[in-house]
Parts: sequence; structure tokens; C-alpha cells
Amino acid sequence: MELKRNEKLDVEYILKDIDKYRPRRRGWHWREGTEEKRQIGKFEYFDMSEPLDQSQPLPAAKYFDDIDPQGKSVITTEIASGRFEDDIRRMRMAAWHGADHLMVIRTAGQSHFENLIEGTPQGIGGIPITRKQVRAQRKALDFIEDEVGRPINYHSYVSGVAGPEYAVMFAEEGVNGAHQDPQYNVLYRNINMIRSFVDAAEAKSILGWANIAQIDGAHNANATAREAWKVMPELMVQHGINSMFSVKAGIKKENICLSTVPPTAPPAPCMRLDLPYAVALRELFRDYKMRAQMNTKYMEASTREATVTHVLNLLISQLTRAEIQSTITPDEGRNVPWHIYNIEAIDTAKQAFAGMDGLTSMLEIKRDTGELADKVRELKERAILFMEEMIDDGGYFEAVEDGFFVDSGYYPERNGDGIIRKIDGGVGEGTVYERDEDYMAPVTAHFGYNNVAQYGEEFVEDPAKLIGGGTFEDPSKIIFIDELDPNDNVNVRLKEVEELRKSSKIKPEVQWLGDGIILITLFLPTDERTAEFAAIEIGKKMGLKDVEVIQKEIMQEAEGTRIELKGMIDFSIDIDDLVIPPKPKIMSEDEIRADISENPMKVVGATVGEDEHSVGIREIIDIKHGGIEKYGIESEILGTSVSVEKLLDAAIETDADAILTSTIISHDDIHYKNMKKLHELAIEKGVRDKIIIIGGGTQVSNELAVEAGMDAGFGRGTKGEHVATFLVEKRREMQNED
Ligand code: Z97
Repeated sequence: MELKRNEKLDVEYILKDIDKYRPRRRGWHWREGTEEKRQIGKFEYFDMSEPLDQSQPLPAAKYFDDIDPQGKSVITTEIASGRFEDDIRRMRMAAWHGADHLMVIRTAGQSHFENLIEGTPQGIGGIPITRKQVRAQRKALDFIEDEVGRPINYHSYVSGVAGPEYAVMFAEEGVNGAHQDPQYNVLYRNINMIRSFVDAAEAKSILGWANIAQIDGAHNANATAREAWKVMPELMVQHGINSMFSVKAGIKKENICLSTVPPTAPPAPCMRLDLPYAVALRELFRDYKMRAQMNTKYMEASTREATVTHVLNLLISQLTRAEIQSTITPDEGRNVPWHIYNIEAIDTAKQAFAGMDGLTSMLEIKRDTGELADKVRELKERAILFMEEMIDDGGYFEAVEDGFFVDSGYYPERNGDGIIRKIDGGVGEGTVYERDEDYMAPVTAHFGYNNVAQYGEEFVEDPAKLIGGGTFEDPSKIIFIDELDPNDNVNVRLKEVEELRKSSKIKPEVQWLGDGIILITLFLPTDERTAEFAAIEIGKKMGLKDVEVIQKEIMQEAEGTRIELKGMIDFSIDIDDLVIPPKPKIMSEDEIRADISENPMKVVGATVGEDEHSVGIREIIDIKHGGIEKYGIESEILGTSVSVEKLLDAAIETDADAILTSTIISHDDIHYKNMKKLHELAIEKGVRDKIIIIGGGTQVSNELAVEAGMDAGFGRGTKGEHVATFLVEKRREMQNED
């Protein structure tokens, strides 16, 4: 299937024959062309990668020939609303804005699932990641990546006691990236340590086989710690444990990505803390990739505030390095699950990287002396001392048992509030057994002792050969189980929104097609708490259901509060019933300029009748060089309250191409009457077909002005570019008629 840019992605096509679909490739893909300078539009770039074939540029790109430079970091966004069929559409939007790493994170704790869940949809409280979902999304991404012209990495988690099963399923289904870190299971999901590490060894060898890039879970310590910057030494220890363990289990260093996060955010002096940390980390782990997560610990519901933190985080990525750049939105914490804000965060990263292009060719980090140098050394020392104490204590397991991790003290300080897990406790305790002497498993990418040499040397590297290949070699052995829930499955859900998918009816949405959710920003001149309840009342009076305040920001305690309100409408709009006027055409500045320089144009203008309002016409001709003057159109304003006779005579005398009249006063339709008079006079004098005549003013409509004999009418909101475009086009039209 080839996607067409102006057609929606056909979810039903994606689901068709999904039981037979095979992903076209395995493994992670980095951006290409990152080490070369390149010309994009009018600029030379130092740090960009290959551009996309099709994309949605930043809003301001229209001033720069619609260029859309793509930075060198892979850009991540997290998409998992609970309905994979909706997320597919969202993934397409994200890809068009420049994301090439789409992480499916669920609303349920995936790591609590004890088995690979197949055939179940949303489940209780959230969605487990199922084969069907993975396959459908990978299939859609195969089409989407062709459309944008860049491979897209698909990603989820390999955590919990079902971790190895997920790893197998991901390798089978062409998943390209995964979080895998046994410490995550231990610290945050209370999974038995021994089980977690044995599982991780198995899972990691599978990730290694499938070339799946791995992200660790160290950033969670940052998000969990009471004071996030205090765990900086520990974070490096956690990265070290997972990275080295991964290498030993068979993952290539180039596929091992550290999940690093700047630990603080303003109003903390974050650069002074975060930058030395970033430098120390990259020096200690120079062989590995950096996945720069943005700070989420100090993120509130304000998108503005989160965006500033994000940009500061991006500055650190630019000054140091980040092969993968994450983009997080406040939605994670405020119950407006993803959508437009994902796209905004992708754009934030794209915009910031384009803006900071070449920064390191001009600026250098003061590495050798001063505060940064001292801090980098201090952090490394603290991390190494932490590691040494851990070894003295008997190793990682003992250290966890003694509460070394996520303690709120700045190591070596310790406050005794770390997360404590018992070696013989936790989920899955006692489920690890030593392999029998004759243990043998005819499976690919298997970790540890496997007694296959007895069957022949050729099986040592590839035990699955013994059975003619496992599912990795022979995907026909994969068993696809469809959704089992008759009430909640993708077919039922698609049916429910069929009208919205297949007719001209539309509804606003935030998380799911047709959810009817809208977000409203309002200001209320009262204190925060009163504003919250007043806003809810306003929402209800507007007819919204499930009204909820998702953000409040005090402007001044007594003077007022800014509120963001979420609510639901239950009606749809039929787009066929809309009366949509044709879009006003605007030529590019370059095109208009070229036309005028080749063929100069002169206009005369005035306010006519008894009208002293000259601001409008001056806006059109020359306000801060934003009017038609900027294109090189010569203009003469005769003044205010000019008679139509005088205006026409001036136009004839100066051989003007066009007359611009302007009137604000409109009682008794005097504005249209004057237009008509001017038009008729021009006919009388035999010049009407030589001069373009335009009527403007706040109360002017194009239709009525044309009825009054004008070539066009321009009302409220008109800018110089609209008038200039019209003048150029009309003149071309008149010349063609000649
Ligand atoms: C990120 N924003 O980009 P459960 N395994 C690891 C994890 O780090 C996580 C899970 C599993 C973040 C995502 C935090 N990370 C959120 C190593 C979660 C998720 O499905 O909640 O049980 O596990 O990394």
C-alpha cells in the first residue's frame, strides 16, 4: 500500500490479513548523513542529517522556503493511548514532524504482567502490549516510513517477569528498540533480583541477536528520588551495571543506550548541575550511545514551563551529545493522554536543534579549569566510590538489600531512605533453577549453558538447527492469536466510530477518534481556587461533559488565574454543510518582488468621501514596511476625504496601475455608493479597463465591493500581502486579455 499525503491511513487495510504479515526488517536504524555539512534552502547546516522526502515543517518555515532540517539525533515520542488503532494515526503525524523512534508505553504497568499477553485488548487499567498490536503498528510504520522516506524505529519494554517472552516476541515482530534493565524490575516492580538478572541475561541475548537497541532504566532513579540531583553518582553506577551486563550478554556497544536525564530544572540553576553531570557521564561511557530523556521530575502541567525545561535539556544534548533525543509532554501527569502535545514536543526538539546548529563549532565547554572541571571530577569520584563500596558490601544484591539505591543522600552521604529489596524476596522468588547437567534447549539467542555440542559442532552456534529452526529462522512457526474479548476489541471499537471514519461527520478528539474532548484556555479575574470551580461551572454551561481543570496558573493572587479546561462535547459537525469561502491566495514575497521589479507598478490611494480614517490604507501601503510598499510597489496617498473625481484624475495623470480606496464610514452604505461612483466615472472617462480599482475598509466585503464595480474588496484582517497578490494576479490577467 502506498500512502497518499492527502488521504487518511486505512486502519482496516492494516488489520487485514494481519495474522500473515511479516515485518520487512529487524534492527535499529540511526539517522544517516550526520557527519556532513549540507545546504538546505538558503542555509548551510553543520549538524543535520538527511532530510525527509515528505514532512511537516515548523510553522515559521514558510519564511524560509518551507525547509525542514532534521537534526542528527533520533527523535523519540511516546504514543500509547490505549487504542492502537488510534495510535497508528498519531504515529503518522509524529513521523511527518520528524520523529523516528516511536515508543509504545502503556497506561498499565506492563512489568506486572506475568506472561506474554496475546489476544487481549486493553485489559484492566491499561493495555498490555500484544502481538497483534505490535504487528499492526509495525506494519503501519512500514508504510509510513516509505511515505516520509526514513526508517522508523518502533519500541517498547522488555521488563517484568515476562521480559524474555516479550524479547522473543519483539525479535519475531521486527521491534527495533526496547527498554531493558533488570534494576528497574528490582527497584520499582519488586521482582526478585535473581530472577530479574537471569531473565535479563536471556532477554538481552535476544535483543543482541535481533540488533534491537536497548535503553536502560537509570532515569527512573532520577524521577523517583526525593531530590533528583542527589542521585547523580548512583545513576552512573546503574548505567555501569546495566551496560556491562548487556555487553556480557551479547549486545553490541553501539546498540546500548544510556537513558540519561538532566536531573534538575529551573528555578534550580540547572545548567550548573546538569551540564557537568552530562559531561562526566559521556566521558565515563564514551563507547555507548546516549538516550537523552528530558527532565520529568520537575514537570508541572504547564506546557510552556515544560517546553523551557525541554529546550534547556536540548542545549545540553547539543553541547555534549545525544544519539537519541526524547520528547516528553506534561500530559503524562495531567490525564490528557498524548496527541497534539506529542507533536509539539517533537517540534520543540526539531526547532531547538535546527536553531542550535553549529553551536559547538563556535562555543566550547570549559573542560579543564573552573566549576565544570571540578564538578565533573567530583561526580566521577563519587560514582566510583559508590561502586567500590558496593563491591566491599558483597556486590549488587547485597547493596540493594542494604538500601544503597535511590537514597536521598548525596553519596557518600546516606539518609537511610533507599529502596530495600531482599535477595530472597519479591515477585518470582525461588523460580530460578540450576540447569541440569544434560540441559539442552534448541533455541536461538539463548544465554548460558546449553548442552548441544553432543549433537555436532555445527549446532553450538545455532542450536535451533536441531529442529529445523525456531520462530526466528522460520516465522511460519509463530502462532498468531487474535483478540479474544468479544466486547472490547479493535473491530468493535472501529464499528463504534464507523460513521466518523466513513462519512463527512467529524468530532474533535484528544486521545481517541470521536472522543469529543476539547481543551479550552481561559482567564478568570479571581483567585486560583475560585477560578477552578468557576471554570468548571462555565464548562458545564457551555454544554461540556466530564469537565475537568487540567491546569491552573496564578497571574496574581487577587487579579486572576489562567485555567486550562478539558471537557467533552457529544455532537458532530457535518463538513458537507459548511460554507467555506475560497482561501485567499498569497504569493510568496519573492514571487511578488520578481514581478514588480520586472514590471514596476504604481498605485494611488485615498480615503474617499468624508472619511478621515487613514490608518487602514496606510497599513496596507506602509506600516513598518509590512505593506505593499515592501514589494517595491510605488504608491502615493492623496490624503483623506478625497473626492472620487480627484482620485481618478490623479490616477490618470500619474498613469497608475491601480487605485486603492479606503472607507471606514459605512452608514447608508456610503462606502459602496462611493465605490460605485468611482467605477462609473472610470467607465465614463474610458479608463476602467486599464486601472485596477480596489475598495477597502473594515466594513467591506469582497462580494458587495465587486457588486459595486470594484475588482476586489478587502475587509478586516487584510494585510499588504493579500492586496499585493491580488494586484499582481489581476494585472497578469489584464495583460493576458490584451
Ligand atoms: C522513558 N518516559 O522514556 P511498566 N522498564 C524500564 C522503564 O524505564 C520503564 C518500564 C519498564 C519514560 C517512560 C518510565 N519508564 C516511563 C526500564 C518505564 C515501564 O510498564 O510501567 O511496568 O514499566 O523512558
